[in-house]
Amino acid sequence: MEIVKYEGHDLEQLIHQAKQEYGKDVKIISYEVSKSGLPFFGRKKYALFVQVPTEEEGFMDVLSKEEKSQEVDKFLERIEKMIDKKIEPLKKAIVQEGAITEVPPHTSQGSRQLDFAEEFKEFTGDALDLIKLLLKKDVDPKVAKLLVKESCGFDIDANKFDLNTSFFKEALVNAIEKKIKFKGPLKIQKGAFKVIAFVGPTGVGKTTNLFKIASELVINQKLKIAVISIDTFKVGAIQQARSFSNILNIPFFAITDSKNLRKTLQNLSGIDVVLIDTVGRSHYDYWRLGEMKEILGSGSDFMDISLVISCNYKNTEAIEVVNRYRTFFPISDIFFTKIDETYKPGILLNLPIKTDIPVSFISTGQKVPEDIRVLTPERMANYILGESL
Ligand SMILES: Nc1nc2c(ncn2[C@@H]2O[C@H](COP(=O)(O)OP(=O)(O)OP(=O)(O)O)[C@@H](O)[C@H]2O)c(=O)[nH]1
Ligand SMILES: [Mg+2]
Repeated sequence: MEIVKYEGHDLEQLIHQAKQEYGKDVKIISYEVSKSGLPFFGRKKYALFVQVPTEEEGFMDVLSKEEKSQEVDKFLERIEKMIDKKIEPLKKAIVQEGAITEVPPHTSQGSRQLDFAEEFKEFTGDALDLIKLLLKKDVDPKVAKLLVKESCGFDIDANKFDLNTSFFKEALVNAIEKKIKFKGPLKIQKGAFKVIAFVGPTGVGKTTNLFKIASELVINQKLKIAVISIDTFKVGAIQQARSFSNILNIPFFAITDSKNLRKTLQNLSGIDVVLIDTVGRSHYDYWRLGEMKEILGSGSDFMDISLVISCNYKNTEAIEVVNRYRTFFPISDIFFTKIDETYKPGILLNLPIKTDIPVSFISTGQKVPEDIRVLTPERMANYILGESL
């Protein structure tokens, strides 16, 4: 930075001079005033200090405003070109993969296309299209591959696997039948004294769906049902369950400990099915899950324990829920809920395949008793393919 000093009696004139020499944007740092000649009659004298741009200040400092804006435009243009170049492979990947629009974290944009091509290189034709569709519905790539391969034959010309049917649904149903276990409809003999407990995270729909099942058993199968709630923690939970039980005209018990549960179960003579509603517990809350296991007590060995999971759960979280719950309870089936709240129900395939636990029901809305279906391979395929149910 260089400082130049102008001296004279007219400050305006000095500023004008500096601007003429160094441009109108010259930086005025300060000025000093002194007097020359006799006291009272002397004229004011000014010293004006201005900052003169030098080479070291960088190219932007020496440019005029107009030049600066041109330089900025050129600079931005260069940046835009660089960004375009970087995202070009990603754009191609999205177009080619069709289904894959999300770039997973920690995956570089350019390598996404390669991943897809590499991951599914053994497939061609319709098989590849079905895989794309499954991925779009959040089916795990490994699960998609496993299922599609089940319905493929080897295309000698292409030297790759292709579907052995031209119908996606047929291919998917065939694969699901082979890879996923279904509990099927609840068929309970009179006098069987079956006990089913519904467990799962908070708010997934345990209580609502327990009463949908109770309605089916009471109204359609004419069985004698009792409901026991061990959810004495949540405000209003007992009232909610009691009023449902009153509507169905079935006995209802609220229990807080394992001794009472055992006693109540022993005294329930003439009942065909006992449904147990439990308190929603976070799968991370080992302490509370242990507490619940203690209440269900040794009974959990002869009960069916249905793990209720919302289709809203992210796939990795759902696996975590199952794995943590199964360290406490022998889970007999997965009961899906809230299918009406998701467009990407890949969890329906991922969870049973990754955990090898049979699936039972699917809840399709809030209405009791009608919004529930028995899960079948065909229905599961329909939900995944987004067809009417
Ligand atoms: N959209 C939709 N809502 C549902 C479904 N199933 C249950 N619900 C709603 O989800 C909310 C919670 O349902 P609950 O049955 O109380 O859930 P819960 O698991 O017993 O909850 P906690 O006892 O608090 O753990 C209620 O508003 C239900 O109506 C479903 O399939 N779809
Ligand atoms: Mg509940």
